[in-house]
This record gives sequence, structure tokens and C-alpha cells, in this order.
Amino acid sequence: MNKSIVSVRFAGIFSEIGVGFTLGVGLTPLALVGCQDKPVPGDDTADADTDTDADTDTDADTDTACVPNGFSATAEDFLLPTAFSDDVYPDHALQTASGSRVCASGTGGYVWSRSDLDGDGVEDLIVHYDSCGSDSTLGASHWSVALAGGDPAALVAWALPSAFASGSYAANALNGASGTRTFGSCGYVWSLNDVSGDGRPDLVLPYDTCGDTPNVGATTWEVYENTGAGFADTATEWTLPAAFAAAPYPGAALNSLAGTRTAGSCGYVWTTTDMDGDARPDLVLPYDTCGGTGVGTDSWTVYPNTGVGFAAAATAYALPAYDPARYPATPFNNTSGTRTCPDSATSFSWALSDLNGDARPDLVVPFDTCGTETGVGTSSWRVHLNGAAGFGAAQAFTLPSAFAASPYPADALYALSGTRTCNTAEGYVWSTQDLTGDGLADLVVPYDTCGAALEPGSRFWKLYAGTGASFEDTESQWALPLAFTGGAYPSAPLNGTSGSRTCTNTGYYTWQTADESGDGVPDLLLTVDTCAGDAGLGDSKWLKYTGGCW
Ligand SMILES: [Ca+2]
Ligand SMILES: [Ca+2]
Ligand SMILES: [Ca+2]
Ligand SMILES: [Ca+2]
Repeated sequence: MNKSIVSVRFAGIFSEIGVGFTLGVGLTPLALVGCQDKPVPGDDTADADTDTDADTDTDADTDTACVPNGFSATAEDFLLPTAFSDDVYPDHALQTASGSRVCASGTGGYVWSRSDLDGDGVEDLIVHYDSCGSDSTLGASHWSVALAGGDPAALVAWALPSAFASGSYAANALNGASGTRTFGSCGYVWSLNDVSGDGRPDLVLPYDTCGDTPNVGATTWEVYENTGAGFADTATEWTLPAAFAAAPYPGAALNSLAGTRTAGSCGYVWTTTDMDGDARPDLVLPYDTCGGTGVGTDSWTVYPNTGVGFAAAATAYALPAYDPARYPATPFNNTSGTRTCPDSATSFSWALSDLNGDARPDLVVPFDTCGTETGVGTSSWRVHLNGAAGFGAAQAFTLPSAFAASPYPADALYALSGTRTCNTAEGYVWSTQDLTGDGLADLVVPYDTCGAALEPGSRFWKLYAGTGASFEDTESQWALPLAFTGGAYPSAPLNGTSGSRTCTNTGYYTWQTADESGDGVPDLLLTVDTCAGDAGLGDSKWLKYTGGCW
């Protein structure tokens, strides 16, 4: 990308922002709709006197709902537990939403992550391990948690099953949100996953030769259910389909929540994904030559989640028929991938993503030069909607027409998200996520210097709203806070939906999107900023710019 051209373009806009948003000739002003002018249907607020009869009109509930259109212009403090301001931690101790770091002393460390432990729809902050502070039992008897909505300054204990505090497991046995550890001659694997489907992630051990339960990973997984205040002290034995306990599958055949293994001359791929939209993850095998027939070609093997295990009997989840003369023999041999076709010159990609908002992941082919259809990745994505027993016939999910013309390259949107250069050597960034909170995936373009008159990344992101059958052809603008424009910040300061960048001084800043209110609209979190911003970020607080209607 030609940095000098970009900075010159943005310098013009920045200088004009300073004198009251007067934009130069040829630039279209932002049309940010004031939310206060558009009451939500069903409210009981009187409208303005629009018919000028000197009466304030009664709200007849005919108003259009305000569609979320950006992040708030000003930030709120997002307070962090006070412990992390202590000198035993490095500066900006929590500089990212999840991570692990070494203590200020240079030895020892701490591990933290975010997950909605109590199931209220907002992620909580969890400290899994910490040898910098005074709590040496973290990861053994409990994790420390700052629950969203609770006292942000305080950490409360989240109980771990007592078995993990005993000598059967390694010290600080559960020292992260997930992990694989050995202890002497035994080993274990753990993850957080809501296998019970009640909205609260459970502690799942798909492999464990350290504890008392035999055959974990072959006949059962150990599940410590989330009670809302900790994990149950006793494991529930989560039933696995009987087929996996016998040859030709290897011992502990399902020794992780997802994986790829071979056994002799056969092999299989499995993952834990909710295929039928009941919020309970199912066991899915997109490839299996050990126990299945036509898996990856005709169907995927799905063992539905029964709430206490995976069903004993598999459902064959139908795949669309792809011409074996043009595509590999097992075209969909994983839940996502890119493959070369038999002619060695063409290829195609696929992924699982719910594009029509029914909570069932759809099979999306965003790129395909193997088949006879043209325009995949340019004018449309091919979608096979997830139905009752499999993926349906091909449908064209229409892409915004702007991406079909130069200076965008051929197959401009060849994946669900990506970063590419355009024909003019500049570039663009796109992703597929629901910004507007209606449950439909939107096309978000946080950076684009390929020809737009007004470029995203500093004042707005380009948004092509998802309709469930397409992305709208007309772009709208998702407003960004102006706090990052000018000063020591680079041009297009928010050039991704998350990122970390250096400033023109020695500083750096890190941002991400996450829904901090549970309304389905992502908020913008600034977790560290040493460029020109608040030096305390990452120690005592983060900053939150609320996503909504402004
Ligand atoms: Ca929560
Ligand atoms: Ca659960
Ligand atoms: Ca399910
Ligand atoms: Ca769907």
C-alpha cells in the first residue's frame, strides 16, 4: 500500500474535521441519523408536532425503529479489578481481552480470558492462574472472576471441582480456559464449552488418564456442569457413540473437542458444532474412512446432542452433489477449507456460517473456479442453507456490486473475511459479522483505499447490511469515535474490526469489538493506548464506545 498517498488524503480530512466538519469538494458528508428523531415502535413518547396543528402528536406507533449505526462518540470507563494496578504486574497488565504474561519481576506469570461464565449474555473476566499476586491456589481450587454487572473492582472465587486440587493432577491443574497437560505418566485435556446448552459454559475433559474415570475419550467425556456460581464438584459422564470405543478407531478416539486423526490406513476429522440450532453442540464428522461411507462426499456424520451425551445413532447430514469430474472425491472433507480440483489449475473454498439468521450454520462457498458457475466471489457467494436433514440446493447470496469492478481484483470477496490489495496497489479489509444486532451477518469493510471517495477506517466503517439472502447493494456508514483521528495516531486508525497498531510516537493501541451489554450490538473496546490516550488503560480500566443508534 502506498502510505504517502493515504496519509495525504487523510490529512486533508483531518484538518477539516478541526474546523467543524466542512468537507472538501467531491466528498459526501456523513449522513448520521439522530436516534432521538426516530422513536422505537411501541414507545409511549409523544412525537414532535409534525402536522403543525399546535398539538403534540400522539405516538401512533408508526415510527421506524432506529437501526444501530455506529459507536458512541465518547467513551465510558470499563473498570478492571483493582488488583491489576499493583506493581507486581507489568504496565498495562490486561492489555488485551485474553492473554498470558510474565510478572513484573521477570519470573512467574498470569493467565486471563473472557467468557460468559454465568450465562447472562455478557462476557466476564476470568483469571485462571497468577503467581505474581498472592493467590497461589488459582487454577487448583478456583478461578477468580469479575462478573459483568457486578463490582468491577472485586474478584470473586469461581469454584473448580475439588479433584483438581489433589495430587492426581499437576499443580494449578486448570491454569487456563483450555489446555493440555501431562503429570508424571498421565495426561488430561480440558475446555470450556456449553455442552448442556443452558447458556453457561461447562468444564469438559475429553481426555483424562490422571483421574479415576476410565475410558475418557473412548466411551465418555467428563463434564463438570456450570452451576452459575462454579463448576459442579462431581463429573457427569457424557456418553459418546459406542462406535468410537472399537477398532478401527484408535484408543481414546475422541480425545479433544475437535481434531484430525489417523488409525492404520483410515482417518477421520471431528468437531463439536451445533448443527440443528438448538444451542447444544453436536458431534460432527465431515470426514471418516474408519467407520463411515461417503463421508465428505454424500454426507457428514452428525451425532445429535441429547443433553446428556451424543446420540448413539448417527444422522447422515446430506451434502450437495458436486461433479466428481470437476471436484475432489471428498469435496467437503472438513467444516472449512480450500482445495485444488483434479485439473490442478482450479480450486474452491468453503466454510460454515449462518447467513440467514436461523442459528443453523450454512455451507458457504465464497470461491469456486472448479465448477461451471462464474462470478463466485465476485457477484455472489454460493450458499447451501442448512435444512432439517442436510444442506440444500445452491442459492446465490448476492454481494454488493461495487466489488465486481476495478480497482477491486477478480474474485474480490473470495472468503468470508480477508485483507487484499487492489489493482491500484492499495488495499481493503472485510469481514462477515452482525454489527446491527438483528441476527443477520453483515459485510463490514473497515478499511478500503481502492477507490472510495470517502475512505473507511477513521470516521466510519463501510457496512453492507445482511438481508438473509444477500448483502445490501448500497453501503451505509457505521460511525467511529473521532478520538483516534490526528495526533500520534496513524491514518485510518481503526482499519480492522480488531487490531493493535503502533503510533507515530513510540506508543501503541489495541482495540476489539465485543457486545458488552447483551443487546446483540457489538461495542468497541480500547484495551491499551499509550499513543496519546489515557496511560492507565490496561491497568485500572479499558474504554468502551457503545454500539447503538446515535
Ligand atoms: Ca456474564
Ligand atoms: Ca452449560
Ligand atoms: Ca444441536
Ligand atoms: Ca442458517
